[in-house]
Amino acid sequence: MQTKLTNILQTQFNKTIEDCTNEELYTGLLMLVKNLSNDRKPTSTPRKLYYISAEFLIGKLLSNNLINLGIYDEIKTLLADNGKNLSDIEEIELEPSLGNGGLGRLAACFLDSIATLNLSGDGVGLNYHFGLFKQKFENHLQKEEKNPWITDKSWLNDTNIGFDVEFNGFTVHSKLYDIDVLGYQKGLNKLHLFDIDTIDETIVNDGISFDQKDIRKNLTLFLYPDDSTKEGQMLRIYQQYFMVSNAAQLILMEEKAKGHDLHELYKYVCIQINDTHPSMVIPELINRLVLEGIDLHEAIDIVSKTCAYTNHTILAEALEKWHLEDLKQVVPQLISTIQELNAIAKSRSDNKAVQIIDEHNLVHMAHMDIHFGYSINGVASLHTEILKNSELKAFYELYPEKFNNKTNGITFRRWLLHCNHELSQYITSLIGDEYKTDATKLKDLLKFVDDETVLNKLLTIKQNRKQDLCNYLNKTMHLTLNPNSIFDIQIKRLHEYKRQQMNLLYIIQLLQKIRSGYVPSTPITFIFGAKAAPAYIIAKDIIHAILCLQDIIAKDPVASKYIQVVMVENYNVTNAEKLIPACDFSEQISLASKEASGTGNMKFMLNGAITIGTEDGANVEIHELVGDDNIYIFGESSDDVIAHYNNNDYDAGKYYNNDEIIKNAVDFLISEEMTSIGQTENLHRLHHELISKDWFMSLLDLKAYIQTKDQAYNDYEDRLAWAKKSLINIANAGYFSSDRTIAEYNNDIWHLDK
Ligand code: C3B
Repeated sequence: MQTKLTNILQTQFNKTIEDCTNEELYTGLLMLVKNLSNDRKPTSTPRKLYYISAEFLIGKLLSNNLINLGIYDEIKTLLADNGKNLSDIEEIELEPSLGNGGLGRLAACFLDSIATLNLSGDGVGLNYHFGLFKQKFENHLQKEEKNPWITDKSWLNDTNIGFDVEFNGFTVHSKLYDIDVLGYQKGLNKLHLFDIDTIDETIVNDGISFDQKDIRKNLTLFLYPDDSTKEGQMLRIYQQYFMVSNAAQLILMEEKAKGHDLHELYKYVCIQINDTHPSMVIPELINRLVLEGIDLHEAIDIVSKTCAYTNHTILAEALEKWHLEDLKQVVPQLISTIQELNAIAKSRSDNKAVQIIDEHNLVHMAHMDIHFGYSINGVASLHTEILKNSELKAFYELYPEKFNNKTNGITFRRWLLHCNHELSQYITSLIGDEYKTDATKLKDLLKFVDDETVLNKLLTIKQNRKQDLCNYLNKTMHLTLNPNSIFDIQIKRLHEYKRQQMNLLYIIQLLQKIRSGYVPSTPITFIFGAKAAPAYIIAKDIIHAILCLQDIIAKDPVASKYIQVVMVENYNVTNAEKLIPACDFSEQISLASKEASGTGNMKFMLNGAITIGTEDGANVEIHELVGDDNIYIFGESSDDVIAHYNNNDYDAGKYYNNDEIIKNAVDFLISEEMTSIGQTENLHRLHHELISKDWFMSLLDLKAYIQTKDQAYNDYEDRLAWAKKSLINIANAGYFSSDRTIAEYNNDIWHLDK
């Protein structure tokens, strides 16, 4: 490697490693990795998967690629020998702005595992120039800015491939960029990102606003552009159609090049529809097969045997329904096909719950996926049960054989080997490195469950990561944290169902307790990281309240000795990689039934944090794996929560009025102390929401949450007992490797290598 790298640097810059700047070294390493991927054998299986997704939250790629090429340690040492530091060089890379939350990060973990298992499977998505947005805090409020990331030093490769995509009255020509996806030790696939070259970055005015009507200029500027207006909704339809029309054309181009018979497309191709954003691929592919001379009904049959759908949420807002009229305006060529699919669906069942086009002329994208796909899966076992027994019950009765569960997973390359190198090396020293390709081997760690040397070492490693996080936040955000405090972390998108507001109320009641004389045994640092959708008012109010509380506590001479609140700006993959290994307490406190799976919960567990959570999503499976003593579970069950919704009998006011502690905590939001530094309007709105509506029932579980947390902090004091819990969590995390998840997708749905 040394010669290869020095040759590149010599040719590019006429310099040695020692003389290069970090920027030059970054460029050199990027070229080295690209050269090495060219030498790698691409995957080749009889069937090929296309994973279509609106998001791919891939994170920075340099270190991950070095790890997957097996040259990370060598390069690190080589650089160090020349007075250079790989972590400093990593900082040059900008994180790609191609995703938003769990669904996008899952897609990225899946690409890593698909390549690692040497299966042919490419990602297909869009090349957003400015991503979702970059979050800034100003006056305790979230402010959105564009988040550019594309430079000549990015991982994108121009392919010279492009397709015509037709909209109502005009055509755009796409441009395909590829990013190589390197598996661990073997495997090479692609992430295909479509763009157009008429995009005009300069039309973005202040923050993230722009003319939403000028499609040629704005189509791929942002992920999930604001859809609170009609134009915004239309733009999303334009984006989605652009994505799937390109995907369909790419697939047919590749299949024809392989000489495959399109009548048997399903034998060679499988399309995974990641949530409903890519659902229009169904009518689009049908139309394109018809253009190839295939009869409409045969085309429908072929596509139905090719497409599979993953559902990631039961929240109504995320289950897309488009007005038929709006679709007609953007993509009139799909309408008759969608109507035909609707007619077929009706002939299969007259149950209104399963119709594609409803009486308001709304097209239910998920319904189209289920009727005209051969598999539908949920993402954790509880979630799949809820789909079968309540949300999609009528579909389950119609097509029981299509339903299956695929509990989510995470790639251990990024979420252990890379982000916690020391822990990963220590694990290797204890049990060997087989766990890197067979994660179930982590179970061997259980041999050391009573070994004090091992337990103490785990505590030391955790302490090292906490110190690293302190240094990082100090350097990047000028924050000063106490490394000797408990790190209690909630990082995820801001949503009421995830209940950051319940965590906030816990902190407020603790502040009030401290002010009346209580002294915590160990100081606690409460860390949040979350972006709120720009049009989601209450979510932004919650951020506002957290930022105000952060300030109030910092200024309180007594309370600040014991507690600190820190909201990390612009939460993303890069800072998640620092936060997760440093965590003691992983907050997974969604209202039971609402979090489809969660994947942050798995990353924390793998890095030895202890979960405090509800019986929701994959927390249920974590609980089963680690047992009652190694997780803190609280709150009402998903059955009871679903019953509250069905009976409409949850009354937040009752909880507020009947409990002094709850009332005092909630009222603190509109106290003089808060309103004097924050915005009265926002704080009152949040207060009112909590006591009058509280749709996600944060007051319902608040008392149980307080008790459970207090117990957990108490248990933390016995350091060895705590380390034992931590070890048990790490040892049982193997199940959550995305290699396991992908093997299951392949065995049950894709059959790529059959
Ligand atoms: C998320 C869900 O909210 C998580 O529970 C789940 O772990 C991940 O998907 C991955 O399955 N999700 C998301 O990030 N965006 C959506 N539109 C829907 C679900």
